[in-house]
Amino acid sequence: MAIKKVEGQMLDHENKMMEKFRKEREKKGKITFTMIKPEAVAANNVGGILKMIEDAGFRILAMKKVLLSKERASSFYEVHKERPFYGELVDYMSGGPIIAAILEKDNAVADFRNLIGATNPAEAAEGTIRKIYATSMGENAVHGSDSDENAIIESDFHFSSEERF
Ligand code: FUP
Repeated sequence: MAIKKVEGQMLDHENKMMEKFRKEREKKGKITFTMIKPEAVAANNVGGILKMIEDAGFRILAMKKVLLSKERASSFYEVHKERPFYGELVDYMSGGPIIAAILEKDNAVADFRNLIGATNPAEAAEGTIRKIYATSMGENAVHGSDSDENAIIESDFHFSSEERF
């Protein structure tokens, strides 16, 4: 009994330390959150996109393949709920599995947005992920957080602390 209690206290302490370490690292603008969207997953482009991400110097801190429910997709994109494309966006993002990931790098948010290119692939620069893999404005292959604050909110939306290394 006593040993179990001490073990429990040690685990609590360890979890708190891990949480503190994670928050310190993530506070300093060193992470971004991405999703490889359903059409890119369905087209077998996951490997190609992850290669571009790793080659650009991002470290994968967490990753999973998941099918978002309509409710979860609506909630993730709630900031866009007044926009005319909201319904379509939610249907599309819950219409097939995605790859969700947290990426680590200095200046992660801005560097990742440069790597993915403009929202509309027709305007995306040569060599960007969207230029290579996106098919349209709506089906644009990848998501990337637009601020450090949103990177943390979006990462927490998809991953618990036990899923980040
Ligand atoms: P981005 O930050 O580049 O992903 O772009 P936004 O946050 O402006 O838009 C989020 C998602 O909404 C885009 F990935 C695709 C979709 N969208 C449309 O379908 N139509 C639009 O006119 C704008 C965005």
